[in-house]
Amino acid sequence: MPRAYIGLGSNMGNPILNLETALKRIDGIEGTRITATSSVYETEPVGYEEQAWFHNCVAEIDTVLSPEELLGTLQEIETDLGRVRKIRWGPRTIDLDILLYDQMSINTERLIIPHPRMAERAFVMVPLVEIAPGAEFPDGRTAAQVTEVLSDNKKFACINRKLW
Ligand code: A4P
Ligand code: MG
Repeated sequence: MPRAYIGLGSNMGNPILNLETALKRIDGIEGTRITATSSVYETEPVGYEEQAWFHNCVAEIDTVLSPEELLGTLQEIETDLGRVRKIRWGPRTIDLDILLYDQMSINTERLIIPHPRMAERAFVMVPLVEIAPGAEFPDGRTAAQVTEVLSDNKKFACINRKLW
């Protein structure tokens, strides 16, 4: 069964509860199971800085859904959790990004995998490496190798809390 990694982020409402609810919903997707989740990290906002710190985590899933089907389902979950798209990179109740899907490389108008910019972002790479240091990118590098060159210089803290 294909294996994928989902990046979760929230900085509105009750972020811990939003992450928890999203994880339950992801595990409830037909033909999809969560196989591991990272700790939750409190992270300084990247991109648009006039907003609250985020809570971020990463989930590993096995799924029978294609990447496009998975994207559609994750967007439904975002909408159900009250996500309203206003400012790019701005505040959100929940953001669900497909980081990796097997070792596929996809570049369409709707979907880019690996997720663009993930390699520079500590809030993605640190939780990913916590659960899957050996996860491979399309170019054959592992998550741990990619993380060695992390450069976003942002502050973050592991709050030592597992939601799953
Ligand atoms: N899209 C393309 N590829 C993908 C993919 N692999 N996974 C398209 C998910 N979506 C993908 O996303 C915009 C469009 O990206 C979607 O319609 C989909 O077709 P969006 O979720 O609507 O908008 P967004 O999240 O504001 O934009 P984007 O580009 O996904 O933003 P980022 O880069 O994800 O940044 N700082 C901290 N500390 N923690 C965060 O979680 N998140 C962001 C969002 C900024 N700063 C942050 C955090
Ligand atoms: Mg997004």
